[in-house]
Amino acid sequence: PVPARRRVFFALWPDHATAGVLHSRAQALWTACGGRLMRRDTLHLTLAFLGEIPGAALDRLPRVAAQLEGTPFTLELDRVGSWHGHRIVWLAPKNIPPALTALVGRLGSALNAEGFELEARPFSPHVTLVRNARGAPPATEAEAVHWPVAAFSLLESVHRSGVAAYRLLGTWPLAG
Ligand code: 2AM
Repeated sequence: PVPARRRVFFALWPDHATAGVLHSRAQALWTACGGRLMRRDTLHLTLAFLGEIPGAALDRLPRVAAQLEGTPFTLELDRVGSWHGHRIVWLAPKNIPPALTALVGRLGSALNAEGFELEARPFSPHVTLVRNARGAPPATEAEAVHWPVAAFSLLESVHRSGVAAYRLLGTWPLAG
């Protein structure tokens, strides 16, 4: 039988308070741009998108994650933008913390060393807030959302009765 393929990615998952702030920003943008508001419990920032991998390969990912070194940092999400004719409206940091760049670099190298191929898209950290928006966001600047980051997670994209959802497979602290 063909082994089941699983769609997985590493991401920063906001704490409850940060998710709440992100969600209220998302609601305001959605009011202005229309489209589909991302659910509060799905908001995240992707670090590395692995795409569809064989189920058996999944077992190797926790070991890769556990060996990574990282340091905690604060993300200041203060830039609003859109891609694909406004279909994706997002919040991003104007300044990318060096600790985030370092984390993504180490994660990519560790995954490549384990034989995983990553999407060639250059890393462009963002939190998608609205999909299929009908118009451009009203402003390109936002009062910063302060997001304290002290861990990173592995997620699986699943579809339950046609609704996309994410399943948390693991979380690892950013520590020495
Ligand atoms: P998006 O929000 O910009 O669509 C789960 O699908 C996560 O992986 C989302 O954060 C999504 O980003 C991201 N993602 C999907 N396809 C991707 C790709 N080809 N390269 C990088 N990230 C991708």
